[in-house]
Amino acid sequence: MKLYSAPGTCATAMHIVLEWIGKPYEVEHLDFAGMKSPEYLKLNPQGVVPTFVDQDGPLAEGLAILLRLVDQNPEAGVGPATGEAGRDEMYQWLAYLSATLHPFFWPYFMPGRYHADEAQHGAVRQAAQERVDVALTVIDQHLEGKDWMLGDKKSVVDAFLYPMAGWAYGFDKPTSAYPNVDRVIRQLAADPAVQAVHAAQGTKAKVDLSQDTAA
Ligand SMILES: N[C@@H](CCC(=O)N[C@@H](CS)C(=O)NCC(=O)O)C(=O)O
Repeated sequence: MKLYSAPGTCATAMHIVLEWIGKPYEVEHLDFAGMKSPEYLKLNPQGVVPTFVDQDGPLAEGLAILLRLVDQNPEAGVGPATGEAGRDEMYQWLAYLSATLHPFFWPYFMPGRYHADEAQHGAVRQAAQERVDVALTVIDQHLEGKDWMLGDKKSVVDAFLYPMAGWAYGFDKPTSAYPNVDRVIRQLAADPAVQAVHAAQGTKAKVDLSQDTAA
């Protein structure tokens, strides 16, 4: 199994899930130029990460990769199997993260793709923050009274939320203002698998866990 990733990106989620599964895998971290190289474009014509390659061939799109990882590794319990409780909810939230929350960040990170006039980029980024607020509010309300996105067991959905919620810690309304989302991100940041991914990436969690150890 091989994952093409880049530190801090959405591909962090697939890296976390590979750690949870615990089978041998390889990760190649690409920079922006690497994502647009002719070799990589053969695997992922969009020139983005993640791409996952295993015996079934290359697969793009984080949502699809996470579902392949759930289905090919039932013993790992990283998400409900077909017919199990929570399977439809897993589809729902993976789709929400992939198709709603994730794209809300793109104008924030790449305002030049949305407005040619650099003077307008501040406004574009502001609008992106407002859309992210809408989605994080929905997720925060969903998490009320739940340990994890699918209830009492962590899953690929939480892993997918981890990098995205992490991007908003520096926003005007930071992720820490959504108490349930913040709690889940802190739980994950304390997870040895997530810490191993940060070490492999050379990144740090966006939360300071030293505040959490007093209790
Ligand atoms: N729909 C794709 C989007 C992937 C995506 O946008 N990846 C970002 C990193 S989080 C990327 O590689 N961006 C590079 C670019 O847009 O050129 C997925 O969910 O896998």
